[in-house]
Amino acid sequence: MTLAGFQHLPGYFDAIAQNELMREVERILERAPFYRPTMPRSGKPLSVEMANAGSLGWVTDKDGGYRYQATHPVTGEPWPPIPESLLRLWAELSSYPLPPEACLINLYRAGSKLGSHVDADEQETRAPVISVSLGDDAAFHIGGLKRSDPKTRLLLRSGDVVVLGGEARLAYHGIDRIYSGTSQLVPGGGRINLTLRRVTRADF
Ligand code: MD6
Ligand code: FE
Repeated sequence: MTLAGFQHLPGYFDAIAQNELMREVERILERAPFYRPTMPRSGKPLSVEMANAGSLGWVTDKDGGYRYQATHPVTGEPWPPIPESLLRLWAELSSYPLPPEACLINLYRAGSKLGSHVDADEQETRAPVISVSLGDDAAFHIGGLKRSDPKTRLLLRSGDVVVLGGEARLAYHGIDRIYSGTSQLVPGGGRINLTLRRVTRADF
């Protein structure tokens, strides 16, 4: 059982659309390259690399901690815009009247994972978080509002979309493993996950 507002849409993007999205991501990365985020306080590196598109990007480092900011933490440049195809995806699935502000790009090479977490750095929790998977298959888990709640495990494949909205907006979730070599889509191998978020709370 999963909370209401959790949706897994397998194969939402077909092979052609996945290729187009991958090219859009590469175009973003030319201007906003992947950097290695680190944990607040400890400075321990995450096993995923990150970049962003949008007016705000999610970043983390030892001194600044988890936050959204308008510029790349290494280059100091503004993040590139979110691709039109992702703005359309948001308009189709979010049931939210305003566009996303952030598109976080996570890169998982062989052996990367993402510990169980809640997406809680956004002021606007009435908007869902919508994700797109590209490249290698991944083992995803989704639990409840408490870390100790039972988890449902599912395989995310290239082209799949996940929506965490409604009651599931603040549910624990994470990536337990990457099935290396299951896709050739990502240059150099691995998996890319795009997450679209509304950050600031709008007045309506
Ligand atoms: C991932 N996804 O699929 C990690 N967060 O690599 C997330 O952390 C996530 O898929 C919020 C909403 C959907 C997600
Ligand atoms: Fe998340």
